Amino acid sequence: MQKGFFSRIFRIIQESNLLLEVLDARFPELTRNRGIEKKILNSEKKLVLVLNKSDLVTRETLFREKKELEKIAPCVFLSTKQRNGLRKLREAIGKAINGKDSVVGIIGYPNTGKSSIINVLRGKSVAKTSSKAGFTRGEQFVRISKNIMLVDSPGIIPFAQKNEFELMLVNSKNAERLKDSETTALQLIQWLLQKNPSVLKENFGIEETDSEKALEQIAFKKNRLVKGGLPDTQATAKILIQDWQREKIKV
Ligand SMILES: Nc1nc2c(ncn2[C@@H]2O[C@H](COP(=O)(O)OP(=O)(O)OP(=O)(O)O)[C@@H](O)[C@H]2O)c(=O)[nH]1
Ligand SMILES: [Mg+2]
Repeated sequence: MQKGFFSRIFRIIQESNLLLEVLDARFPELTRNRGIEKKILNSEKKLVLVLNKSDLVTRETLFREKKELEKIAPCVFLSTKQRNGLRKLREAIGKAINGKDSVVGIIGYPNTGKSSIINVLRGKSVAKTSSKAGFTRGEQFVRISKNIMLVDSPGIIPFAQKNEFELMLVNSKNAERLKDSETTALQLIQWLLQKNPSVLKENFGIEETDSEKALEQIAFKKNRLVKGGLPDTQATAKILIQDWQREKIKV
């Protein structure tokens, strides 16, 4: 982690009247930073939760997540990709700042779409974005209206050590770097099924609840076979993880 990282994040929080905590709608629980939320809620500052990438989540999943998160702070669904939810986000910002000159800090886990949000709110690309987690390094100030200044920030990784599966899930470790991509892929299938029982049907046209059998079925669907026509589960595991990390699987 870069030196002075947390002091920079805390400075951004200090300078802002409103903080937008950007969460990945596919796994908000893994991208939340409860310590920072608490710090904000215990101060005079306002907090709005933004569930971004909502284009990758079914409505059912989205509403279930929202119900939980609304207990903490106002919560908005957004897809910067499809430009859905922008009006609601602007309304939530307007309500929170209530006409005051404001600095709005955009914080959150790496790769959740913080820089993309700056760009859609500004109406043009001013903050650089990337599918690589940890892309934004320094803070960047962008004025979006007479009284609102946005601050982009580098992604915050909580201190808690994550396991290989979670690192894969949040795009911090790709298939090539995993010790055992097949086990991780099986965990991914289980996790997806828990979130949305029809996820395999919707994404691959497969009806299967056993993760090992599902991986084999996916191998057949993707025509990844070894000699003798058996499913190549190792290659398929890598492809599945890539599909997930390239945002091709909707939960
Ligand atoms: N499907 C989908 N992808 C999105 C959405 N918003 C952003 N992305 C993609 O997610 C990736 C990360 O976006 P960024 O805006 O760079 O994310 P960030 O939070 O600024 O990332 P760091 O600077 O690394 O912390 C990019 O590949 C974006 O194209 C969205 O609403 N839907
Ligand atoms: Mg960024």
